Amino acid sequence: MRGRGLVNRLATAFLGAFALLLSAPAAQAEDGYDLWLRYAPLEGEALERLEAIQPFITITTDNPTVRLAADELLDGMTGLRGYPHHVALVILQSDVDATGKASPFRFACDMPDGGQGGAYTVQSDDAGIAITSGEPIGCLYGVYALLRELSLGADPYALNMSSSPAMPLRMLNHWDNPDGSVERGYAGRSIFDWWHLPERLDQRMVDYARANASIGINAVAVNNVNARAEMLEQRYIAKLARLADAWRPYGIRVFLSARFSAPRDIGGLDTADPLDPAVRAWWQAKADEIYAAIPDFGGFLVKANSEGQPGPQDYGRTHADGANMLAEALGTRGTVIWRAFVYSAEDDTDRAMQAYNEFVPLDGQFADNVIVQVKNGPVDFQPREPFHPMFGAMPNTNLMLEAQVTKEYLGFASHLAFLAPMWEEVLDAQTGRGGSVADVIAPVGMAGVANTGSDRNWSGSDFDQANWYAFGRLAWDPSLSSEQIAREWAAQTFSREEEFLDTVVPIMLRSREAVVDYMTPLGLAHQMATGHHYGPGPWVCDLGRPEWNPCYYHRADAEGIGFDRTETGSNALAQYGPSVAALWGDADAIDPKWLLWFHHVGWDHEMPSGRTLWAELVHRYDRGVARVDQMAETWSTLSQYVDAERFRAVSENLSIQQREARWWRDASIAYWQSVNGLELPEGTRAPEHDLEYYQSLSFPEAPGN
Ligand code: BDP
Repeated sequence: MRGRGLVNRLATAFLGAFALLLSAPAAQAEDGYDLWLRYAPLEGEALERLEAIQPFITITTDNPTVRLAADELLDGMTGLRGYPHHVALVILQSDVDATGKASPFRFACDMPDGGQGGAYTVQSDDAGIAITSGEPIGCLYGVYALLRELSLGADPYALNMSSSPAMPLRMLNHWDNPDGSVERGYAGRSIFDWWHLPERLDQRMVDYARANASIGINAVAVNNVNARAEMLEQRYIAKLARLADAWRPYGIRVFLSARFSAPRDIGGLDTADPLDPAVRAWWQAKADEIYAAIPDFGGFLVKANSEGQPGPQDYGRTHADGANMLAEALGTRGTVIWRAFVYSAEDDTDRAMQAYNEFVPLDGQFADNVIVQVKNGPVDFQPREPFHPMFGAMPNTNLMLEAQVTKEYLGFASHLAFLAPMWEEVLDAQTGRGGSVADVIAPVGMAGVANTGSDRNWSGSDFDQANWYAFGRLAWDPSLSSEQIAREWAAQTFSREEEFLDTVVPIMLRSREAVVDYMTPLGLAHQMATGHHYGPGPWVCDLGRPEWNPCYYHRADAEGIGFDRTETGSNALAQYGPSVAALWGDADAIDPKWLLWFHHVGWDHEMPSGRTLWAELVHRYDRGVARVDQMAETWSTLSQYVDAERFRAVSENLSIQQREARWWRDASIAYWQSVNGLELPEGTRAPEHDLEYYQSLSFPEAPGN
C-alpha cells in the first residue's frame, strides 16, 4: 500500500516506471491489498486537467496529521498521473508566503470557522485548491475526499465540496481474540500481532488506520466483545499504547472490550459487584493506568449478561449500575459503550423483545458518557430484520447503532452481498417516534463489526471490501445512496469505465436481496445451521435453549408458518410506535418482506402477487438462485476491465455462491415439504437430494466459530 515516505515513493515509482518500459503493457495483477486507495492512473481529459496542476505543495504546519495529508495528496497525485516526476517538492514551514511561490494546494487546518469534528471544505479558485478545516483531521479527510473525486474523474478546477460527519462516533468493533483467532472472521487470522507488540509494529497497522481514515472511521475497539480479562493487564496496555500512537495521526481512538468480571479474574478481588467500593476503586485505578499510557483512550465496550458473559445482574444490579460504575472510572476522559444485545436463559419471552424489556425502563438512568449500542434489528444480524424497537424508545439515552460488516449470516466471505442497501433500509426506517433511525443515532454514532483479517485482500474477498467502505461512508453520511457508494467504490477499486460501472453496480445493489431470497425469504430469520451458522438448518429443534433453534423462529407446521408477533402472539409489535405497529400489524397489508417475522399464516395465505404463500416462498428461493446465476454470468463478461488475479478470485467466489444458493434453496424446500406435505408449484425443480441428505451434512471445521 502507498503511504510511504516521499523519497521511498519516488525511488519505487522510478523503478516502477523503468520496469514498465521493460514489460508488456498488460493489466497488472493485483491482490486487493490496496483496497479503494489504488489511485489508478487517469486517462484522456481527466489526466490532462490533472497534469496542469503545479507540482508542489506548501504546508504551514508540522502537525503530523497535516503532514500525512500532504503525503497522501502527493501519493494520490502521483498515482492518478501514472508517473512520479510532477511530484517534486514538499515544503514544511511556518509561513505560507516564505517560499515566494504560488502554491496550487493550500492547507488551512486550524481555521476558527473551519468546522469541528472533521468537517472540511475543498474549493478551487484561480490560485489553486484550498483544503480548509477547523482541525488537522479535517484536512486529512478533505484530502481523501479530493482524491476520491479526482479518482472519479472530477475536474480539479471546479471543486466546491464541503462536508461534515453526520455523527461523532464512527467505529469498528473487532471480534479478534488475543490468540489471533477472530470470532465470525472469514478473512484469515487477526490483523493484530499482539504477540510481537509493543516492540514490533506491523506496517499493516498503519495501512489499516489509513484505510479507515480514508472513509472517516475514527474509533476502533480492538478485541472481541466476548472479552478476555487479560487484555486489561499492564502488558496489553503497553501493546495498545503502541497502536494508539500509530493510529493517532489518522484520527483513530482505541477502545477496549472490557470483561465485566475483570476485578475478580485478574484483580484479586472476590467480587465484581459494581456497587462494591473495592471494585469501583479497581476500575478507577485501571482507567488511570490506561490513561497514563494512552491519554486519548476512547473507553470500554462491554457485553454484559448476554450469552454467558458476566455482568452486573450477577449481583442483582442493573445494566445502568454496571455502565455508570465504569463511566465514573473513565470520567470525562472517555466513554462506556454498553451493548444492548441481551437475552436470557431463564426468560421465555420472545427473544426479539428482551433487550427492549430490559433497557427501556432504564431510560434516563445512564450517565452522560454512556452509550447504549443497539443492533440494527431485534434478533441478531439476520439477512433481513425490521429495525430494533429500542430506536426511538429511549429519548433520554445515548443510542448508537451496531451493524455487522463481517457476513456471519450472509454467506461468509464467499457470497457477494453488498450490505449498503441493508443498512440504508434500517437507517431510513421511520421509528414513528420522532424521526428515522439515522435521526435517533445522529448525536452519537454507529459501530460495525469488522470484516478484516490477515488475508492479502483484507476482507476475505474483493467484494467484501465494499462493505467496509460502505460502512464508513454511511457512518459519515447516512443520506448517501447505496448506488452512489457502490459506484464510487467500484470505480476506485476496479475500473472507472462507464460500461463496467453500469454493469457491476446493479449486481451489487441486488446482491443482498438475492441472499435474503435464497436463505430466508418473506421475513424468515435464523435458519442457519448450529454454531458456525454455515448453511441451512431449518429442521434444528433440539438445542438447549429454545431461541437457539431455527424452529423457534419459523414455527412451521402442517397448517402454516411464521412467528406471530401480533396481539394474538408475543405482541412484540407493541414495542414499536403506534404508526409502525399499525403498518405491520395487518397480515394482508404488510410488505411481504416482513410477513413471517410478524405473522403466522397458512400455507395457502394469499399474497399480493396472487400466489399462495407456499408458491411465493418457492418463487423467492428460485428468484434468489437465478439472481446469483445472473451475477456470475454478468461478471464473466467483465474480464477486460479487471486484472486477471482479482477477476478470477471473484469468479471462483461466485461459483461457490451459485452452489451454496442452490443448497440453501433445496434443503429449505425439502424441509418445508416434510412439514406441509405440499407438492411443489407446477414447473418447479425438485430439490436435488432428499431431506435426510441435507440433514446429514456436517461442517465442524467451518470458519469463524
Ligand atoms: C452473534 C454471534 C456471536 C456474538 C454475538 C454478539 O454469533 O458470535 O458473540 O452475536 O453480538 O451474532 O455478542
